[in-house]
Amino acid sequence: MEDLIREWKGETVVVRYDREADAWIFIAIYSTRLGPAAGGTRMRTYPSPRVALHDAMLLAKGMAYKYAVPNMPWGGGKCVIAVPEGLDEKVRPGLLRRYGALVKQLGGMFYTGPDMGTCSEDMDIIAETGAPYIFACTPKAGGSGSSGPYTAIGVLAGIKVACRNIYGTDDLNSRKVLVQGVGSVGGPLVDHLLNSGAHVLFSEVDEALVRRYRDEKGLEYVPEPAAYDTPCDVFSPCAIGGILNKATIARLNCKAVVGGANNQLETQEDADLLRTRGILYAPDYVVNVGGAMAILGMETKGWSKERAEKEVATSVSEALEHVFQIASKEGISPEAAASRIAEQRLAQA
Ligand code: PPY
Repeated sequence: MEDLIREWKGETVVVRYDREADAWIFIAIYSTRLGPAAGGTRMRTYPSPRVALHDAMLLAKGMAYKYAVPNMPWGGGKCVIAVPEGLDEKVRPGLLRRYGALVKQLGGMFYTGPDMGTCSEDMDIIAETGAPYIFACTPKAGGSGSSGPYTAIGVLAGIKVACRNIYGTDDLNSRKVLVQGVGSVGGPLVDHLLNSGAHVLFSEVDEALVRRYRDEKGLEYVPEPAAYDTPCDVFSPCAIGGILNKATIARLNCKAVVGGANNQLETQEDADLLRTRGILYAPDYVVNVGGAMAILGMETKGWSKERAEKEVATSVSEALEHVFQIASKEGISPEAAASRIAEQRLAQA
């Protein structure tokens, strides 16, 4: 792991091995130039601690860019808790409480909330020892609950901007949108798209979610291997990262990629591959800021739910429009345009 840390451009890595749960806790803080670091806590099984640390580092950088683009006074950080396969449910609450104590010890260097593999109920447990640095606890515990629905509002706004750029109208009526992953972001996104009259298709690996969306809601289901080939107007990745690579980009049969997943591009060069194929790519951190923006706005600035929804939709629309304009004017990928904006903001701070 030494080489990973040496080569990383971020500020700090906090490492804790939790013996009781045989879990690794990595808190990666990419930058605190714009404010204290804040980012979700991801919990899952990784092939090795090294892969988990690498994930934390990439995600922390994504958070820094995410806040920099809309000028939010927060720094980029993320926590990854790498747990053994089939973690005993009985040791989980203890692990969360020990993690909370660690966050508290950091004394405001890192604020956190839910991410893949954790939920608001987990934040309630982490906050028992980690308050006041824990966001998005359940409403019952005085928090604002899941951030997924707010992220979905931003992704919807991004899909509209992309469609306006491609088709000259942001009317989603009959537009074919393929949502990859109908979890906490993809699920609410599907509802918004249906309300906008879009033709929604979905892919999903969780059997229970497949049943809910295919059998109960009657949506068109695309088995995961076909997700990349299926013709659609917009492909919306809302599950795992790294899904846009040389192999999948060659197969894509869409006009735009706009989704909520973090770190969708496997490498920076993949942004150019998408551009060469004539596919409009909305940089993930530009369109998936909604969850963080809403939670931080409601819990640190007293925004109402309605205010948060408005701020997310307006902010994502304006930022993405700006990114697309720069990209088209300069003949560069939207990813290159967005990362330049973020890097300039970080350098000027
Ligand atoms: C993300 O946008 O990926 C997050 O981690 C969101 C977030 C940030 C800060 C608190 C809660 C959730």
